[in-house]
Amino acid sequence: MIDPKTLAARFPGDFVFGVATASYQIEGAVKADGRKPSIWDAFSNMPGRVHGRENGDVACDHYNRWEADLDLIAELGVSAYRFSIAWPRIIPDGTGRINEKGLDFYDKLVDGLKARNIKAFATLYHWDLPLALMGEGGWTARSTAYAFQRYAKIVMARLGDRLDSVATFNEPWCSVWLSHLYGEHAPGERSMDAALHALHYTNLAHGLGMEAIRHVAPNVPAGLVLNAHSVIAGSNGAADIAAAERAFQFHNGVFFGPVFKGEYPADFLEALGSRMPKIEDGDLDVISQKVDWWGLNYYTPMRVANDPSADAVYPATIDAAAVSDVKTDIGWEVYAPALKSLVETLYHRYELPPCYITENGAAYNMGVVNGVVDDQPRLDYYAEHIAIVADLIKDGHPMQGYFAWSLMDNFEWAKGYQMRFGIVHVDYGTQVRTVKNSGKWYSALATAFPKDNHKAG
Ligand code: IFM
Repeated sequence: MIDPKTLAARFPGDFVFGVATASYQIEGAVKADGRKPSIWDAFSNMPGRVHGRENGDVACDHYNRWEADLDLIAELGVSAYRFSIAWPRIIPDGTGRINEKGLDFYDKLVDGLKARNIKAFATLYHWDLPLALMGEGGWTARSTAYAFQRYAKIVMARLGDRLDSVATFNEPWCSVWLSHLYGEHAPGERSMDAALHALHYTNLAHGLGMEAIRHVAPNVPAGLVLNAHSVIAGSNGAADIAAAERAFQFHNGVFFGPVFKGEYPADFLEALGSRMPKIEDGDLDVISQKVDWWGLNYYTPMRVANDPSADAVYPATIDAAAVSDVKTDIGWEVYAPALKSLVETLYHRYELPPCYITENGAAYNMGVVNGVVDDQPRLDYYAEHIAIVADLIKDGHPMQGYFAWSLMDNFEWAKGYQMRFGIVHVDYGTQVRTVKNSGKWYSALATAFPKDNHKAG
């Protein structure tokens, strides 16, 4: 086992180790204090969408147990907590009336973090769009981007004096492609046209959100969290290498390009541009304004091969075989070198600001036996990936922090509660939390920080 203190000694003193969650996955209390439904409340209650038709009605009951959960984070000894804010608590219909009680909850949460000397990293959008906005078309409507801007302004006016960091969006890849093209996440669309509209309006919403943050809370470091894909060609053949480049542009370039270069990738535009909504004058300037940092969520590589079928639609790829035999319980290949090559590729292709690993972790579903959760494979996963982050720092990449996904087991979207990503086990019947062995190891790593070591070098 990698000794956590030895690993910690490879990081500079100001490096941030934290834990992450998201509102719909942990809060529960979906009808409390004026919250109205999000698209995930609707989607999870439809037959056949979520494993076991489970939903976020109770989840980890964090809305009622937030103080004990903050104590738990403090006991783990990490220095930061990444959480998301539920738009349907703040503006229950997406537009119109502001719900002060919703703001009060996050106000208390942020004060609770400050009282425990834990940095507050907030995300404005982690997929719980107010359901009422679907009446306008949800993310396929330009008006949703402006509704998001207003929501961002309202949140930042209330919390901006105490946040250590804010992200506009978490993983737009998921709320665009997975939700509107592949149909696996809410609202469950399977349409390229819908997805292309969601793409541009989500990018626009990011830019408009940045404007709002700069206007209302200019001192809060602001950024965007992307689950960039580490795309690897299935073979050295020219067709597969070209397929990997198309996949890179489709899965990464359509977000990194507009935000960091002010343009959509040329070959993507050539293939699908005619099906995109109108890109208004000035949109790309709004989208590409400077961010202070960016977040990378990494779990597994994406291996692709060319799709030779005549009717294949851009990016015209199929899955290629995994290289590593090691898989997590959700079926994702464990392959840490892809994290290194991904960061290197992205810094090579784009001019990027400093980076936080805003999510990394593994689904393993072992339970509590005699008060202990022996989740050695998760511990190994963390050790291996955190060592890669140390290597990246050694090579000169501006890595500033790392957040374990997740603080605790929670509602894993379409997989429901069967997939457990937590470093803390949750018994959903009793809501008892048990720190897993991986959590104890991560805690030993985090508590080596910043007190004992950390002269870089
Ligand atoms: O649980 C999710 C999280 O909400 C976003 N990133 C990936 C995690 C694991 O699937």
